[in-house]
Amino acid sequence: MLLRKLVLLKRSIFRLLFIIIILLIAVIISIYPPFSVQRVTLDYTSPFSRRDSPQVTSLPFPIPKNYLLIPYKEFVLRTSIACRMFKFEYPQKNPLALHPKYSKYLNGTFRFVIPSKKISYDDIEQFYTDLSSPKYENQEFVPTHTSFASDLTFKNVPYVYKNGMWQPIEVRSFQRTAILVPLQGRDYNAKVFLLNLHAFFRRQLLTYKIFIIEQIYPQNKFNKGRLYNTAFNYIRNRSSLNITCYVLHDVDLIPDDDSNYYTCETKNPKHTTSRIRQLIKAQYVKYYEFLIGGVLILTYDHYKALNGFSNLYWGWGGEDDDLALRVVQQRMCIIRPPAEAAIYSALPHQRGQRNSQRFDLLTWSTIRMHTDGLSNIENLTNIEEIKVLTTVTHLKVNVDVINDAGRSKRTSSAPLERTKTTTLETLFLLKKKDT
Ligand code: BGN
Repeated sequence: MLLRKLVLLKRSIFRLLFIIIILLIAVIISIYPPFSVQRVTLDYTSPFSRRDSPQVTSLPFPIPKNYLLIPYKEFVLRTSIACRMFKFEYPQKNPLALHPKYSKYLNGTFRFVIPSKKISYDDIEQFYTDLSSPKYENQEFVPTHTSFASDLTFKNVPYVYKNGMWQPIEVRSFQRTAILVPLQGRDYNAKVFLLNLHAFFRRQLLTYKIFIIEQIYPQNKFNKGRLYNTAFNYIRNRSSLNITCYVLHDVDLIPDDDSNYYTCETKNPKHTTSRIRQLIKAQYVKYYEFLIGGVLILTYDHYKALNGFSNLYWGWGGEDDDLALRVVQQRMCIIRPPAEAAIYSALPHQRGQRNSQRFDLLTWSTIRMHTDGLSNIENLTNIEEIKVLTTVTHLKVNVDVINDAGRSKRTSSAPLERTKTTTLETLFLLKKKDT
């Protein structure tokens, strides 16, 4: 009897202790919540400053209760954004919709051309108009010289410019591709890009259109995210183009290998910039696994699901990592082509001004993703001029209409260069070492 009472007493003591411990934990959690709720700046009107820490106002939306604060630096250093298991959609050899893999014009690792500094947009236009002339349909077109280069070795792939797109004559392409290239102050890079990339896209038999999205206002603080969102919006509203694949491309990167196919995979965005070499150095450098900057190839649905880029990054750095965090938040992952194909050469240019706020912005990246991006771009930017050549559609964009409201008359930057060069300039063909 006594023994039974003792056992019961012991049980109730344990129960009491258990309840006390639970109560204690509840009290501790209410005093020190596991997810700190901080207030951070979301300053849409004066976005760029050299302040070290952002001016604290408040978020225009509530922070979700159990928002996971990602320690950005540790996270990216330790994490790969690559899909663990994936299969490229195996391209069928379909003559009605040709995948670049089956192009007969592929050339392996390709030596690209560095033209004279005097090359103009018109030169490039003229060059590709000549190259596409029916006159050369059945023969090699290798001009002995042009005003900007000699010894050009681009193959004549039969192409026609039709309904706003460049398309191969011999086959129908697998996808219809828009190439989006943000720009500010790297005009020569843009021309080298155009001269070489047209030839690259043609060797892959793509149906394509290149958009240079140039920021003309403000002059000093680059906002790549806004440029991409603006161009994406512009293109999706032009349904007659029927674009099925978007290539987001840095202007200073030239793909080195023809088997880096510029195709969208329907399931996952594709990051094709695994290794880069600077022109002055021969060695390719591998960047961190979390990087999705450089060249990213995705569908309308992918871009939409991510709500595009954040509009808040002014200056160099971070906007691509922000997009990568959006990818993680959406439980998406990135695929990459084989390492030997995903290689690029980087053209030299001046270093962009670093964005000192990028770390703060990255801290709160994912809670903003549905309110900051493609969804609100229309209130922030304005396309002030559209210049259409066949080799490029040049959009000139004011990316900060809010701060620019006071300007009575819009002063756009200099129009596309129209100067024809007459001097025969030397062409440099880079002797690439195999790495
Ligand atoms: C990273 C930049 C990227 C850039 C790559 C490659 C940041 C965020 C803070 C760590 N990220 O360091 O934007 O594309 O380098 O140059 O600066």
